[in-house]
Amino acid sequence: MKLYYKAGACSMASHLALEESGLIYAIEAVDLVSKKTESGIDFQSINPKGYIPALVLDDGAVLTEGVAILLRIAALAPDKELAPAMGSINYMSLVEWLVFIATELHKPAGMQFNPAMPADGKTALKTILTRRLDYAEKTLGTGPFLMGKSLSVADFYLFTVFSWLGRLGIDTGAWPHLIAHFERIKARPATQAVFLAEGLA
Ligand SMILES: N[C@@H](CCC(=O)N[C@@H](CS)C(=O)NCC(=O)O)C(=O)O
Repeated sequence: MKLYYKAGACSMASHLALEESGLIYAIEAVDLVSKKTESGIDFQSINPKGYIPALVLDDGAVLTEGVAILLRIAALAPDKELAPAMGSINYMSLVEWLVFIATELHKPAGMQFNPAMPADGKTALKTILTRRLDYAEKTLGTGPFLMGKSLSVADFYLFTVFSWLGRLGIDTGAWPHLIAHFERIKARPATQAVFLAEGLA
């Protein structure tokens, strides 16, 4: 398997899942401006949508969209229990978190990095994001993980989006449970390995 990624971007959630899964994988960085990969390939020939993450599976099939990639990685490493049994109510709760993070956290956060986004737009997105993070703070509680006692792929996704807040000038002080969750995931050896591999350590 090969993950196409950009250091510290949303693809880091997939990278964390791969590292935690114990599966064999490679990574290749993508320049999202030129759409060239590290080895000089036109990234749009791999993912015509032009964005990361993209995961090339061992049979050559290409999977895109972070949520799909995370669930696939969890399914490929059942012994690691990074997702509950498919179809169970707990599995649906995991999907609920993943969709919430993708649409209610990732997008309003990620769009603020767009240099074309006007100041008013950024302020409106910050208001939405703050409200959603208030919800996540209350629902996570002392967790320790989004799914309660079990670590899941949703934790890697929340960790990744939360890591952007400082760069967006968002004060995280109102969310002590989210901070504790962030520190918990950051302390994991797999996270440290991913930071090193992405040049973030
Ligand atoms: N719907 C996609 C969105 C992924 C996404 O927003 N990727 C960003 C980086 S975090 C990207 O590659 N942006 C460059 C672009 O859209 O050209 C997913 O959930 O995986």
